[in-house]
Amino acid sequence: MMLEESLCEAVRTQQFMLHYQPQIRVSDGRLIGLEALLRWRHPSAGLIMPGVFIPLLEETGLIIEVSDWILEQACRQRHAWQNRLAPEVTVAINLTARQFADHRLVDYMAALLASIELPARCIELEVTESALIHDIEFSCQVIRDLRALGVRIAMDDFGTGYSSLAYLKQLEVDAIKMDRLFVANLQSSPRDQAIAYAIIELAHHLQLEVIAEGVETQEQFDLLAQMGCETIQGFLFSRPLPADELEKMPSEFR
Ligand code: G
Ligand code: G
Ligand code: MN
Ligand code: NA
Repeated sequence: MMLEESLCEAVRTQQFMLHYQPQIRVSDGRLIGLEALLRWRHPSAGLIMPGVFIPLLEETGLIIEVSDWILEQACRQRHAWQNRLAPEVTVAINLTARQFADHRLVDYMAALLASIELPARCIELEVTESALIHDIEFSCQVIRDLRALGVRIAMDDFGTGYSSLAYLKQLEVDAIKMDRLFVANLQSSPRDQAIAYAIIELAHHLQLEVIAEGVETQEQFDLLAQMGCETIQGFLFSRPLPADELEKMPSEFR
């Protein structure tokens, strides 16, 4: 109850903020994307992570308001960085299942991009498998409509859902994000190497880009690079950071 009340307060007084985690292109080490990750700056408890409060936002229905804010905030931030980032650098935004199922999403996205005059190619939307499979035909249509706007779509947490492969057959996404479950023990586990390699090969046969998540060591990076993975995200490069801290990074952020 306490947390729930302060959550209402947080929405009213805008205690949320976005951090951004760099995504690095393997071929040349350049910044290619920034994933927006929600944080709650609680006045007394400090920084609270989304695993704790997103379920509560969903239960209380506050998620709708906050989700709209996230989309708008991330798009505005990308626009503010327009002169500092190469044109192909995307800001990636996580969608909840509920947001994805909301019939307003495509129109909202189109209106938002138009109102801030942001090229759609600057935005990537991350959708989890579990959000997509709820109503597969509807999902296919929403993905088609979003891509028709020019927005990129990535399937998040790839490999952790069920029947991933059956759905890949139908869902026309641009990229998959290989879950960090498959990255964590890459150095020590030939089994995990085999799975990671199979995921990358599968994705490439479908002309999908692979973004590996949770890359923490150079050994993991090297293995993934050898396997042909094109994009890497993880603590090896940077943890998620506030926009102003990112801007201070001389080499990666330019
Ligand atoms: O950011 P980590 O730093 O703790 O995030 C944990 C999880 O919370 C992520 O895997 C993601 O699924 C979810 N998450 C983080 N930020 C957002 C957001 O802006 N929107 C949604 N829907 N989920 C988010
Ligand atoms: O949306 P998604 O489930 O992909 O969220 C990414 C999550 O992974 C966030 O909680 C983020 O803070 C976390 N993360 C990002 N890089 C690393 C990493 O290198 N190691 C670990 N353990 N977690 C990471
Ligand atoms: Mn994500
Ligand atoms: Na993920």
